[in-house]
Amino acid sequence: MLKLYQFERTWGIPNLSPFCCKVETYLRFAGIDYETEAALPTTAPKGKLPYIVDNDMTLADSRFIIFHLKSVYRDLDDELNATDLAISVALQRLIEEHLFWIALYSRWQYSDENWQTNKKAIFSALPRIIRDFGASLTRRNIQRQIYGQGTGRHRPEEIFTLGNQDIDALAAFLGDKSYFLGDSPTSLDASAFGLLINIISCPIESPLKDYGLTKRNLVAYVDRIMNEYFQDIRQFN
Ligand SMILES: N[C@@H](CCC(=O)N[C@@H](CS)C(=O)NCC(=O)O)C(=O)O
Repeated sequence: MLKLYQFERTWGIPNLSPFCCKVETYLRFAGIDYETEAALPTTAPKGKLPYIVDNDMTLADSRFIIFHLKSVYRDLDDELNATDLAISVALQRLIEEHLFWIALYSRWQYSDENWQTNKKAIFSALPRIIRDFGASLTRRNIQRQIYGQGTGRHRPEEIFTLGNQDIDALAAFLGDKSYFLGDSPTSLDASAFGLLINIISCPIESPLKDYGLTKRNLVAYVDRIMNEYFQDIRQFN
């Protein structure tokens, strides 16, 4: 059976990684059987989670994993027209290549409280002797990435202004639709849910979360997908 390697579940959400959550959401939307195994990025083929193993094939990166799921199992985008497919790609890039960095900044850099919460969730399974060292090293590495990507060069209020603009765009585009591109879920919803739940419904406090929580349609969207597709996770956390 297909196996999804991802961070251990925590915080009562499918995954603290938006990309792991995206893949698991796609699997559930598409009704594909799978099992999960807790992993850390250090053991992943590209040094990042998620990755999957399916019939002796190992695939890393949520985009390549979803290409595979579409071609071998079920393509949730197969009824979209060319314009909607273009919107899907563009919004996924907004979510994964822009808004993601602001969420990452909120967790790893914005406040010490958030860092402690994040550290406990990710590193508490490590042996005590390497926990603090491993956590500090990873934090330094991720802060370097945030600076390298560019987000880390701005002041906090500038970063959150950019993030709120993305939240506005997503809330306006979703409007009162059930899913971003209509009545049924597509790969765009897997991507959007993966990040939105990680902004709105996890214990990382920031102006980005506060702003996301003012968007009633985004909050209802996250709650609805959680209730329809992840009942089991709510029960056990
Ligand atoms: N483009 C990748 C991004 C995956 C990614 O950034 N994963 C993060 C967790 S959210 C990770 O494993 N980071 C570990 C690291 O950078 O050391 C995808 O779509 O899967």
